[in-house]
Amino acid sequence: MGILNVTPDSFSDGGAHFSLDLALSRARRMVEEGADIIDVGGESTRPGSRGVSLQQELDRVIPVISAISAEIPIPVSVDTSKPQVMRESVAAGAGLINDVTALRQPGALQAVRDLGVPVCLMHMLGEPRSMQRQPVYRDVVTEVRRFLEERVNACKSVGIAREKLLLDPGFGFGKNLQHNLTLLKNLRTIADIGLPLLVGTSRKSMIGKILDDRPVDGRLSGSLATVVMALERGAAIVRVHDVAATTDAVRVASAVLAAD
Ligand code: YH5
Repeated sequence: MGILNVTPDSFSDGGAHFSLDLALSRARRMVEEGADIIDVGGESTRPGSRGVSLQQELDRVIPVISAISAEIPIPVSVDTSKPQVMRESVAAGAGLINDVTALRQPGALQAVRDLGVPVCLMHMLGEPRSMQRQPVYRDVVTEVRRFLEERVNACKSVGIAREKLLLDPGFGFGKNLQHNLTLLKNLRTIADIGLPLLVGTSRKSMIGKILDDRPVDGRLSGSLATVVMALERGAAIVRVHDVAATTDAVRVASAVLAAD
């Protein structure tokens, strides 16, 4: 899964506009480099960030989803927590919902049930604005697993088929470095829930911290190490910025995992 951020900071022309052409060419390139899904996100969910308004998020993502789903041959997912954005994105061609709040916003469960598309449920402790203020767990692996199982049950109770669900432990979302490392090492415990796992560690601060505060643009090799470890522990999808390098790593790791 290739990440396509459509926030003004990622597609800025200096002002508040971003270019549809630039988004389209990035999507095309990720497909050439081996992406199987393009994840379009218009709300910054980085630690400390505030949300964006409904209209602002729609204005950012809908034109991009329409353009790329009409032109490129792979599914488009939308990284959103807002039911109205989910509805309009699927109408514009999105085939998957990626919700970092695991359908906890009012109306989100019903929206996904009505739309009939697959959905990724991610664990987050707290909310983006406050989540990195000293997160505390007694047992991070057990607590993330229980949370995801509770959201699977919430989906079941509104009539979302189990076959539509993907799960994600939510690296960096209300977790410190030790929490993230423990979760990755014990990812099998989350995979054992029995649903496909999506993992997003690409360029995240856990990698920067391990590598002595390496800036974002020097985190590729570290990101690839986490991808390989996640695949070995049963991850089905990796959400990444660097598609070409990740495709090579996934192909090599998969060949080894498929050997006798
Ligand atoms: C995720 O893990 N993450 S948005 C901070 C960074 C780098 C990247 C430089 N959406 C996930 O990608 N959806 C995001 O430091 C996600 N899983 C799923 N399913 C945050 C992000 C990032 C944040």
